[in-house]
Amino acid sequence: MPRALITGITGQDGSYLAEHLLAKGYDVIGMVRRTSHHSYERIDHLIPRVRIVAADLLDQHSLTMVLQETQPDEIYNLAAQSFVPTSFTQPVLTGEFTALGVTRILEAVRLVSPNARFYQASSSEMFGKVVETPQSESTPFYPRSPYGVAKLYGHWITVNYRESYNLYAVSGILFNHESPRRGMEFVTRKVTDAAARIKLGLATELRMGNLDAKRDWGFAGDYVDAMWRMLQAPSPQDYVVGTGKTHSVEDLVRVAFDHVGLDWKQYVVSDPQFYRPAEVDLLIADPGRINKALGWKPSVSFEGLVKMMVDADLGRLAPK
Ligand code: NAP
Ligand code: G4F
Repeated sequence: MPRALITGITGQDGSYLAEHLLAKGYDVIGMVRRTSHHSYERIDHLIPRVRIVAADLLDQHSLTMVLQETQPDEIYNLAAQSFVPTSFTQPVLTGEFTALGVTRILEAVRLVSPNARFYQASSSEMFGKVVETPQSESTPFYPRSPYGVAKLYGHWITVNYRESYNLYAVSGILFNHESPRRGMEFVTRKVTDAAARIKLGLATELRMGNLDAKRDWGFAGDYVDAMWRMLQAPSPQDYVVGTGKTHSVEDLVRVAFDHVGLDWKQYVVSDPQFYRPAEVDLLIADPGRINKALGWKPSVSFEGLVKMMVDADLGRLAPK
Protein backbone atom coordinates (compact mmCIF):
# COMPACT_ATOMS: atom_id res chain seq x y z
CA MET A 1 0.00 0.00 0.00
CA PRO A 2 1.64 3.31 -1.04
CA ARG A 3 1.83 5.95 1.68
CA ALA A 4 1.16 9.66 1.09
CA LEU A 5 1.71 12.66 3.33
CA ILE A 6 -0.52 15.70 2.68
CA THR A 7 0.39 19.06 4.20
CA GLY A 8 -2.66 21.35 4.35
CA ILE A 9 -5.07 18.42 4.64
CA THR A 10 -7.62 20.61 6.46
CA GLY A 11 -7.87 22.92 3.42
CA GLN A 12 -10.11 22.63 0.35
CA ASP A 13 -7.64 20.69 -1.82
CA GLY A 14 -6.27 18.60 1.06
CA SER A 15 -9.72 17.18 1.77
CA TYR A 16 -10.39 16.25 -1.89
CA LEU A 17 -6.90 14.81 -2.32
CA ALA A 18 -7.26 12.68 0.81
CA GLU A 19 -10.53 11.24 -0.57
CA HIS A 20 -8.90 10.63 -3.96
CA LEU A 21 -5.90 8.79 -2.49
CA LEU A 22 -7.99 6.73 -0.06
CA ALA A 23 -10.12 5.58 -3.01
CA LYS A 24 -6.91 4.45 -4.73
CA GLY A 25 -5.90 2.38 -1.69
CA TYR A 26 -3.26 4.71 -0.23
CA ASP A 27 -2.29 4.94 3.42
CA VAL A 28 -2.99 8.67 3.92
CA ILE A 29 -1.29 10.82 6.54
CA GLY A 30 -2.41 14.41 7.04
CA MET A 31 -0.19 17.10 8.52
CA VAL A 32 -1.94 19.76 10.64
CA ARG A 33 -0.63 22.67 12.66
CA ARG A 34 -1.44 22.96 16.34
CA THR A 35 -4.40 25.24 17.07
CA SER A 36 -6.55 25.75 20.17
CA HIS A 37 -9.46 24.08 18.38
CA HIS A 38 -9.54 21.55 15.53
CA SER A 39 -10.38 22.87 12.05
CA TYR A 40 -11.36 19.44 10.71
CA GLU A 41 -14.74 20.38 9.17
CA ARG A 42 -13.60 19.35 5.67
CA ILE A 43 -12.06 16.04 6.78
CA ASP A 44 -14.24 14.94 9.70
CA HIS A 45 -15.83 12.30 7.50
CA LEU A 46 -12.38 10.83 6.69
CA ILE A 47 -11.25 10.28 10.27
CA PRO A 48 -10.10 7.67 11.35
CA ARG A 49 -9.27 6.54 7.79
CA VAL A 50 -6.52 9.19 7.67
CA ARG A 51 -3.77 9.45 10.27
CA ILE A 52 -3.20 12.98 11.58
CA VAL A 53 0.28 14.21 12.56
CA ALA A 54 1.24 17.64 13.91
CA ALA A 55 3.90 19.91 12.41
CA ASP A 56 4.20 23.47 11.16
CA LEU A 57 5.67 25.01 8.01
CA LEU A 58 7.45 27.49 10.30
CA ASP A 59 9.24 24.77 12.26
CA GLN A 60 12.02 22.85 10.49
CA HIS A 61 12.47 20.24 13.22
CA SER A 62 8.78 19.30 13.25
CA LEU A 63 8.81 18.72 9.46
CA THR A 64 11.94 16.57 9.65
CA MET A 65 10.45 14.49 12.48
CA VAL A 66 7.18 13.93 10.58
CA LEU A 67 9.07 12.55 7.58
CA GLN A 68 11.25 10.37 9.82
CA GLU A 69 8.22 8.95 11.61
CA THR A 70 5.96 8.43 8.58
CA GLN A 71 8.39 7.55 5.72
CA PRO A 72 5.96 8.52 2.90
CA ASP A 73 6.34 7.47 -0.74
CA GLU A 74 4.60 10.66 -1.93
CA ILE A 75 4.46 14.12 -0.34
CA TYR A 76 1.88 16.72 -1.42
CA ASN A 77 2.82 20.16 -0.11
CA LEU A 78 -0.53 21.99 -0.15
CA ALA A 79 -0.12 24.02 3.06
CA ALA A 80 0.21 27.78 2.58
CA GLN A 81 -1.22 31.17 3.45
CA SER A 82 -3.36 31.08 0.30
CA PHE A 83 -5.54 34.24 0.37
CA VAL A 84 -4.16 37.03 -1.85
CA PRO A 85 -5.57 40.05 0.11
CA THR A 86 -4.05 38.73 3.37
CA SER A 87 -0.69 38.61 1.63
CA PHE A 88 -0.86 42.41 1.23
CA THR A 89 -1.62 42.94 4.94
CA GLN A 90 0.70 40.14 6.22
CA PRO A 91 3.45 39.96 3.59
CA VAL A 92 6.22 38.72 5.88
CA LEU A 93 4.13 35.90 7.37
CA THR A 94 2.98 34.95 3.87
CA GLY A 95 6.63 34.71 2.82
CA GLU A 96 7.46 32.53 5.84
CA PHE A 97 4.62 30.05 5.13
CA THR A 98 4.27 30.12 1.39
CA ALA A 99 7.89 30.69 0.30
CA LEU A 100 10.37 29.58 2.99
CA GLY A 101 8.00 26.85 4.17
CA VAL A 102 8.69 25.08 0.86
CA THR A 103 12.45 25.16 1.47
CA ARG A 104 11.95 23.80 4.96
CA ILE A 105 9.98 20.81 3.75
CA LEU A 106 12.35 20.23 0.81
CA GLU A 107 15.29 20.22 3.23
CA ALA A 108 13.51 17.56 5.27
CA VAL A 109 12.84 15.53 2.08
CA ARG A 110 16.48 15.85 0.96
CA LEU A 111 17.84 14.66 4.30
CA VAL A 112 15.23 12.08 5.36
CA SER A 113 13.21 10.90 2.33
CA PRO A 114 15.25 11.58 -0.83
CA ASN A 115 13.43 8.82 -2.71
CA ALA A 116 9.95 10.16 -1.98
CA ARG A 117 8.07 11.94 -4.78
CA PHE A 118 7.27 15.58 -3.96
CA TYR A 119 4.44 17.79 -5.27
CA GLN A 120 4.52 21.58 -4.80
CA ALA A 121 1.24 23.55 -5.04
CA SER A 122 2.28 26.37 -7.36
CA SER A 123 -0.19 28.92 -8.69
CA SER A 124 -1.33 30.81 -11.78
CA GLU A 125 -0.93 33.93 -9.58
CA MET A 126 2.76 33.65 -10.59
CA PHE A 127 1.74 34.81 -14.10
CA GLY A 128 0.15 37.93 -12.57
CA LYS A 129 0.37 40.79 -15.04
CA VAL A 130 0.43 38.32 -17.90
CA VAL A 131 2.94 38.74 -20.71
CA GLU A 132 1.36 36.04 -22.89
CA THR A 133 -2.15 34.62 -23.38
CA PRO A 134 -2.99 31.80 -22.80
CA GLN A 135 -0.43 30.93 -20.12
CA SER A 136 1.63 27.74 -20.46
CA GLU A 137 4.69 26.22 -18.77
CA SER A 138 6.96 28.47 -20.87
CA THR A 139 5.15 31.77 -20.15
CA PRO A 140 7.38 34.20 -18.20
CA PHE A 141 6.23 35.05 -14.65
CA TYR A 142 5.20 38.51 -13.37
CA PRO A 143 3.59 38.15 -9.91
CA ARG A 144 1.35 40.97 -8.65
CA SER A 145 1.01 40.26 -4.92
CA PRO A 146 3.21 39.14 -2.02
CA TYR A 147 1.38 35.80 -2.35
CA GLY A 148 2.35 35.52 -6.02
CA VAL A 149 5.95 36.43 -5.22
CA ALA A 150 6.06 33.85 -2.40
CA LYS A 151 4.63 31.15 -4.70
CA LEU A 152 7.25 32.01 -7.30
CA TYR A 153 9.97 31.39 -4.71
CA GLY A 154 8.33 28.05 -3.83
CA HIS A 155 8.19 27.15 -7.52
CA TRP A 156 11.84 27.88 -8.21
CA ILE A 157 13.16 26.26 -5.05
CA THR A 158 11.31 23.08 -6.09
CA VAL A 159 12.94 23.24 -9.54
CA ASN A 160 16.29 23.94 -7.89
CA TYR A 161 16.10 20.96 -5.50
CA ARG A 162 15.12 18.71 -8.40
CA GLU A 163 18.12 19.84 -10.43
CA SER A 164 20.60 20.06 -7.53
CA TYR A 165 19.78 16.89 -5.60
CA ASN A 166 18.06 14.75 -8.23
CA LEU A 167 14.80 14.68 -6.25
CA TYR A 168 11.55 13.65 -7.92
CA ALA A 169 10.04 17.07 -7.22
CA VAL A 170 7.35 18.65 -9.41
CA SER A 171 5.49 21.92 -9.41
CA GLY A 172 1.84 22.00 -10.49
CA ILE A 173 0.92 25.49 -11.72
CA LEU A 174 -2.79 25.35 -10.94
CA PHE A 175 -5.33 27.91 -12.05
CA ASN A 176 -8.26 28.80 -9.74
CA HIS A 177 -10.23 25.78 -8.60
CA GLU A 178 -13.31 25.88 -6.45
CA SER A 179 -15.92 23.70 -4.78
CA PRO A 180 -18.58 23.74 -2.08
CA ARG A 181 -15.62 23.38 0.35
CA ARG A 182 -13.94 26.60 -0.84
CA GLY A 183 -13.08 29.09 1.93
CA MET A 184 -15.80 31.73 2.41
CA GLU A 185 -13.58 34.73 1.59
CA PHE A 186 -12.66 33.60 -1.95
CA VAL A 187 -14.82 35.22 -4.60
CA THR A 188 -16.69 32.14 -5.89
CA ARG A 189 -17.84 31.00 -2.46
CA LYS A 190 -18.57 34.54 -1.33
CA VAL A 191 -20.89 34.96 -4.32
CA THR A 192 -22.62 31.54 -4.14
CA ASP A 193 -23.15 31.89 -0.39
CA ALA A 194 -24.60 35.40 -0.88
CA ALA A 195 -26.91 34.33 -3.72
CA ALA A 196 -28.26 31.55 -1.48
CA ARG A 197 -28.65 33.86 1.53
CA ILE A 198 -30.46 36.56 -0.47
CA LYS A 199 -32.75 33.96 -2.02
CA LEU A 200 -33.62 32.62 1.44
CA GLY A 201 -34.19 36.09 2.90
CA LEU A 202 -31.10 35.87 5.13
CA ALA A 203 -29.25 38.81 3.48
CA THR A 204 -30.14 41.83 1.35
CA GLU A 205 -26.96 42.77 -0.53
CA LEU A 206 -23.53 41.58 -1.69
CA ARG A 207 -20.55 43.95 -1.40
CA MET A 208 -17.93 43.29 -4.09
CA GLY A 209 -14.62 44.50 -5.51
CA ASN A 210 -13.45 44.37 -9.15
CA LEU A 211 -16.08 42.68 -11.34
CA ASP A 212 -13.92 42.94 -14.50
CA ALA A 213 -11.16 40.53 -13.40
CA LYS A 214 -11.13 37.27 -15.39
CA ARG A 215 -10.17 33.84 -14.11
CA ASP A 216 -9.89 30.29 -15.45
CA TRP A 217 -12.11 28.52 -12.89
CA GLY A 218 -12.38 24.73 -12.54
CA PHE A 219 -13.59 22.14 -10.00
CA ALA A 220 -11.16 21.25 -7.18
CA GLY A 221 -12.07 17.54 -7.35
CA ASP A 222 -10.63 17.40 -10.89
CA TYR A 223 -7.44 19.25 -9.91
CA VAL A 224 -6.38 16.85 -7.14
CA ASP A 225 -6.44 14.08 -9.76
CA ALA A 226 -3.99 16.17 -11.81
CA MET A 227 -1.69 16.39 -8.75
CA TRP A 228 -1.73 12.62 -8.34
CA ARG A 229 -1.07 12.03 -12.07
CA MET A 230 1.99 14.29 -11.91
CA LEU A 231 3.59 12.07 -9.27
CA GLN A 232 2.92 8.87 -11.30
CA ALA A 233 4.73 10.11 -14.43
CA PRO A 234 7.98 8.35 -15.43
CA SER A 235 10.02 11.53 -14.93
CA PRO A 236 9.43 14.74 -12.96
CA GLN A 237 8.07 17.68 -14.94
CA ASP A 238 6.10 20.85 -14.16
CA TYR A 239 2.57 21.23 -15.52
CA VAL A 240 -0.01 23.99 -15.99
CA VAL A 241 -3.51 22.85 -14.92
CA GLY A 242 -6.63 24.74 -15.98
CA THR A 243 -9.68 24.52 -18.22
CA GLY A 244 -8.52 26.79 -21.07
CA LYS A 245 -11.62 28.98 -20.63
CA THR A 246 -11.93 32.30 -18.85
CA HIS A 247 -14.84 34.20 -17.27
CA SER A 248 -15.20 37.53 -15.49
CA VAL A 249 -16.26 37.99 -11.88
CA GLU A 250 -19.39 39.62 -13.34
CA ASP A 251 -20.13 36.38 -15.26
CA LEU A 252 -19.78 34.50 -11.98
CA VAL A 253 -22.23 36.80 -10.21
CA ARG A 254 -24.72 36.61 -13.10
CA VAL A 255 -24.71 32.80 -13.30
CA ALA A 256 -25.09 32.44 -9.51
CA PHE A 257 -27.98 34.90 -9.23
CA ASP A 258 -29.70 33.62 -12.40
CA HIS A 259 -29.62 30.14 -10.87
CA VAL A 260 -31.77 31.32 -7.94
CA GLY A 261 -34.00 33.46 -10.20
CA LEU A 262 -32.68 36.88 -9.09
CA ASP A 263 -31.34 39.92 -11.00
CA TRP A 264 -27.80 40.44 -9.64
CA LYS A 265 -27.81 44.19 -10.43
CA GLN A 266 -30.40 44.78 -7.71
CA TYR A 267 -28.20 43.32 -4.96
CA VAL A 268 -24.52 43.85 -5.81
CA VAL A 269 -22.87 46.94 -4.31
CA SER A 270 -19.34 48.11 -5.17
CA ASP A 271 -17.13 48.41 -2.09
CA PRO A 272 -13.58 49.86 -2.28
CA GLN A 273 -12.34 47.63 0.56
CA PHE A 274 -12.47 44.61 -1.78
CA TYR A 275 -10.23 46.15 -4.47
CA ARG A 276 -6.54 45.15 -4.35
CA PRO A 277 -3.42 47.35 -4.44
CA ALA A 278 -2.42 45.50 -7.63
CA GLU A 279 -4.79 43.29 -9.63
CA VAL A 280 -4.36 40.24 -11.84
CA ASP A 281 -6.67 41.14 -14.73
CA LEU A 282 -6.76 38.02 -16.89
CA LEU A 283 -5.83 34.38 -16.39
CA ILE A 284 -6.44 31.62 -18.92
CA ALA A 285 -4.54 28.34 -19.06
CA ASP A 286 -3.05 26.46 -21.96
CA PRO A 287 -3.37 22.94 -20.48
CA GLY A 288 -1.96 21.26 -23.60
CA ARG A 289 0.98 19.57 -21.86
CA ILE A 290 -1.03 17.83 -19.13
CA ASN A 291 -3.79 16.92 -21.62
CA LYS A 292 -1.30 15.17 -23.88
CA ALA A 293 1.27 13.76 -21.45
CA LEU A 294 -0.98 12.65 -18.58
CA GLY A 295 -4.43 12.42 -20.21
CA TRP A 296 -5.92 14.91 -17.74
CA LYS A 297 -9.07 16.86 -18.64
CA PRO A 298 -11.54 18.85 -16.50
CA SER A 299 -14.99 17.27 -16.05
CA VAL A 300 -17.03 20.24 -14.73
CA SER A 301 -17.92 23.37 -16.74
CA PHE A 302 -17.90 26.90 -15.30
CA GLU A 303 -21.72 27.03 -15.24
CA GLY A 304 -21.89 23.53 -13.72
CA LEU A 305 -19.40 24.54 -11.02
CA VAL A 306 -21.25 27.72 -10.02
CA LYS A 307 -24.60 25.91 -9.91
CA MET A 308 -23.09 23.06 -7.84
CA MET A 309 -21.80 25.62 -5.31
CA VAL A 310 -25.06 27.61 -5.15
CA ASP A 311 -27.05 24.39 -4.64
CA ALA A 312 -24.69 23.28 -1.86
CA ASP A 313 -25.04 26.66 -0.12
CA LEU A 314 -28.84 26.57 -0.48
CA GLY A 315 -28.86 23.07 1.01
CA ARG A 316 -26.68 24.15 3.93
CA LEU A 317 -28.62 27.35 4.71
CA ALA A 318 -32.23 26.30 4.07
CA PRO A 319 -34.30 25.75 7.23
CA LYS A 320 -34.40 22.04 8.10
P1 NAP B 1 -6.64 26.48 1.75
O1 NAP B 1 -8.04 25.95 1.74
O2 NAP B 1 -6.38 27.88 2.19
O3 NAP B 1 -5.77 25.50 2.68
C1 NAP B 1 -4.50 25.85 3.16
C2 NAP B 1 -3.99 24.79 4.12
O4 NAP B 1 -2.69 25.17 4.60
C3 NAP B 1 -4.88 24.61 5.39
O5 NAP B 1 -4.97 23.23 5.67
C4 NAP B 1 -4.08 25.32 6.45
O6 NAP B 1 -4.30 24.84 7.76
C5 NAP B 1 -2.65 24.97 6.02
N1 NAP B 1 -1.62 25.82 6.62
C6 NAP B 1 -1.54 27.18 6.57
N2 NAP B 1 -0.46 27.60 7.24
C7 NAP B 1 0.17 26.50 7.73
C8 NAP B 1 1.34 26.29 8.52
N3 NAP B 1 2.09 27.32 8.96
N4 NAP B 1 1.70 25.03 8.83
C9 NAP B 1 0.94 23.98 8.42
N5 NAP B 1 -0.19 24.11 7.69
C10 NAP B 1 -0.57 25.36 7.34
O7 NAP B 1 -5.97 26.31 0.31
P2 NAP B 1 -6.44 25.41 -0.95
O8 NAP B 1 -7.39 26.20 -1.78
O9 NAP B 1 -6.78 24.05 -0.47
O10 NAP B 1 -5.08 25.36 -1.78
C11 NAP B 1 -4.09 24.36 -1.52
C12 NAP B 1 -2.74 24.86 -2.00
O11 NAP B 1 -2.80 25.14 -3.40
C13 NAP B 1 -2.27 26.17 -1.36
O12 NAP B 1 -0.86 26.10 -1.26
C14 NAP B 1 -2.67 27.24 -2.37
O13 NAP B 1 -1.85 28.37 -2.22
C15 NAP B 1 -2.43 26.49 -3.65
N6 NAP B 1 -3.25 26.88 -4.80
C16 NAP B 1 -4.60 26.96 -4.69
C17 NAP B 1 -5.38 27.29 -5.79
C18 NAP B 1 -6.88 27.35 -5.71
O14 NAP B 1 -7.49 27.92 -6.63
N7 NAP B 1 -7.49 26.76 -4.69
C19 NAP B 1 -4.74 27.54 -7.02
C20 NAP B 1 -3.35 27.44 -7.11
C21 NAP B 1 -2.60 27.11 -6.00
P3 NAP B 1 -5.43 25.49 8.75
O15 NAP B 1 -6.69 24.71 8.49
O16 NAP B 1 -4.83 25.22 10.10
O17 NAP B 1 -5.55 26.94 8.40
O1 G4F C 1 -11.27 34.31 -5.38
P1 G4F C 1 -10.10 35.21 -5.29
O2 G4F C 1 -9.81 35.79 -3.95
O3 G4F C 1 -8.89 34.39 -5.89
P2 G4F C 1 -7.45 34.80 -6.47
O4 G4F C 1 -6.96 36.09 -5.95
O5 G4F C 1 -7.54 34.64 -7.95
O6 G4F C 1 -6.52 33.65 -5.84
C1 G4F C 1 -6.95 32.29 -5.80
O7 G4F C 1 -6.50 31.64 -6.97
C2 G4F C 1 -5.07 31.54 -7.09
C3 G4F C 1 -4.80 30.80 -8.42
O8 G4F C 1 -4.73 31.75 -9.45
C4 G4F C 1 -4.55 30.77 -5.91
F1 G4F C 1 -3.21 30.60 -6.04
C5 G4F C 1 -4.88 31.52 -4.63
O9 G4F C 1 -4.41 30.76 -3.50
C6 G4F C 1 -6.39 31.65 -4.53
O10 G4F C 1 -6.93 30.36 -4.37
O11 G4F C 1 -10.28 36.46 -6.30
C7 G4F C 1 -10.54 36.28 -7.67
C8 G4F C 1 -10.82 37.63 -8.33
C9 G4F C 1 -9.78 38.72 -8.04
O12 G4F C 1 -9.46 39.36 -9.25
C10 G4F C 1 -10.47 39.70 -7.11
O13 G4F C 1 -10.03 41.04 -7.23
O14 G4F C 1 -12.05 38.15 -7.79
C11 G4F C 1 -11.91 39.55 -7.57
N1 G4F C 1 -12.88 39.99 -6.59
C12 G4F C 1 -13.85 40.95 -6.81
N2 G4F C 1 -14.55 41.15 -5.68
C13 G4F C 1 -12.98 39.57 -5.31
C14 G4F C 1 -14.03 40.28 -4.74
N3 G4F C 1 -12.28 38.64 -4.63
C15 G4F C 1 -12.63 38.41 -3.34
N4 G4F C 1 -11.94 37.47 -2.65
N5 G4F C 1 -13.65 39.12 -2.72
C16 G4F C 1 -14.39 40.08 -3.39
O15 G4F C 1 -15.30 40.69 -2.82
